[in-house]
Amino acid sequence: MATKTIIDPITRIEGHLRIEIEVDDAGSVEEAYSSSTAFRGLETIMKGRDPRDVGLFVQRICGVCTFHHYERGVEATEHAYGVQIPPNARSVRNLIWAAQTVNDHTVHFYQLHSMDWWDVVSALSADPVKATEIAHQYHATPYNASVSHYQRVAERLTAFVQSGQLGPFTGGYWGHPAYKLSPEENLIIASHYLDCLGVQRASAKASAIFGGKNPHPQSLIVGGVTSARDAINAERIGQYQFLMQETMDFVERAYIPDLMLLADKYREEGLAGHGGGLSNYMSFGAMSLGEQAWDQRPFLLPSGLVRGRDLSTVHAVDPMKIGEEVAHAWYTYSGNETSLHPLEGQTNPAYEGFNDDGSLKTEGGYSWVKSPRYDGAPVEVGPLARMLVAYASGHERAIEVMDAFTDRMNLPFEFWYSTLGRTVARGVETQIVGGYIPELLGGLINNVKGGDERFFTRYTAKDGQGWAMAEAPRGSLSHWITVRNGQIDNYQAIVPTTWNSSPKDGRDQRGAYEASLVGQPLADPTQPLEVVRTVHSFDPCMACAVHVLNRDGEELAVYEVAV
Ligand code: NFE
Repeated sequence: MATKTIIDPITRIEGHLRIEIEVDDAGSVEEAYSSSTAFRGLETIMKGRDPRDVGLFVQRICGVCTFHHYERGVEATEHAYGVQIPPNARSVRNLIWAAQTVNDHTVHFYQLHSMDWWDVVSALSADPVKATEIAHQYHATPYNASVSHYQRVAERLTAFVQSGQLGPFTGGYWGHPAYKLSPEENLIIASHYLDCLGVQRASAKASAIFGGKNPHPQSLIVGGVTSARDAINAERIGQYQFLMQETMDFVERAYIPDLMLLADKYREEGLAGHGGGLSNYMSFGAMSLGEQAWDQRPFLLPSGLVRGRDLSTVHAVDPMKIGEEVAHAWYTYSGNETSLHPLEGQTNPAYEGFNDDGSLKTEGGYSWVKSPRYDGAPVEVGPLARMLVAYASGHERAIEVMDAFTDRMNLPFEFWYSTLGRTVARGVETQIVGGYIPELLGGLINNVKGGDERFFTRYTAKDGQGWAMAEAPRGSLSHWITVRNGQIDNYQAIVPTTWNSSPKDGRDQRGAYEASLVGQPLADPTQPLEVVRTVHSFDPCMACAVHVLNRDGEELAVYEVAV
């Protein structure tokens, strides 16, 4: 008989996520339920507001991918108004995009996810000399890889553990049999975990050079950007360049080698396809490189849909085929609708509570996250989806970095369809985004030098509908706006984590998290490390997927949850 295990809260994520799994007698996950336990109401907050204010409000959806909601909100209004921004404004937005994405990916890997792969307690017994030798197997000049540095890291970690205050390391499944690194290998990644706490400041500062501040930037306005003075200042451009070089040095000499180390040691898990999940992958296109209509717009990484892992065909994404279902979500739709397009979307909370034993009522609603579907099918979004769509589209740089990784590690292509593949995809995407920064800066400098100093396009506000679709670090993000009588009449955001963490739909099709967990063997079902590892590989942000204020800052409702 299946045994139920509840993991609530899942930590090292943004927001509130609960995972319930049913484990069969052989110790494998038989069924999985993903539930977000806090309500989202930001769409409701937007109603009646001036569309020109959207960006500043909607970036408060999140404390992580702030810029992406900001940009999508501004772009949705620009689309409704029919405004095209000048090339310089596009460059500035892209420079913030790139810094934010590189920051997000590096912080996710080290601070939120890496501890699913390395064991801090084991690192304490490492031999620093041996660790230095191992680090040199994965890079000719590995990051901070000296005997004295590793000794200092080991001493720091030991002091941490001896103080009895493990801080961020509290509550880990240390000593779990699914950890596979030697003490020295654990020490190498532990050392980069600590390094990243400092290095991530550089990319955060870089994003603030053109964004005004971080994490919530303030330089985007409908029609362009306000940070023109910084964008024509050689010193500010130089600062950005230097800070991002510093970050990319860490990516190349720490992040990528650490992923190689993981690919070496967790090879079996990758080859077994653990955590692979869904077989449909979607991208809306990452980093706009022009002002054309969305379906003709060039992107740094292309839009498209791969169905059933068939890379021979990349299908065009049709925005009108997106629908959100609520069969197993705590919402209702008026009328008999089962799925609504976001332009017609509704946010009507209908909480159903938990079972008396504290478990989810999986027959009915069990999450505050809706179930977005593309053409009725669940899809995975995020770095792996972007890389697969790019690879299948013949994107040269994507093919280069993906093949370089698998060739070096002697892995077949199928390895990408796994938790490990998803984690590595985020790293190789970071190489592409960071590697594009010189071109971005060159484009801005040449354009300004050529005499184009426009950073803003004048426009006339008007009624209508608009939308903006593009990629945020965790996947496909779309914002949809209806403007009537100069005010927002309807607003909907479909967020990457909503796609991935969605509960089952009306046809009981699982979302990406749920699908990736089913079939996962667990070494110790009482300590489901493998589940946490797979969920983290998506980089959940439930704060994006759900929210809890109304336009006057009051609670919309109070729900007592019996546990
Ligand atoms: Ni709150 Fe986000 C990203 C967006 S949510 S972090 O990336 O959009 O998935």
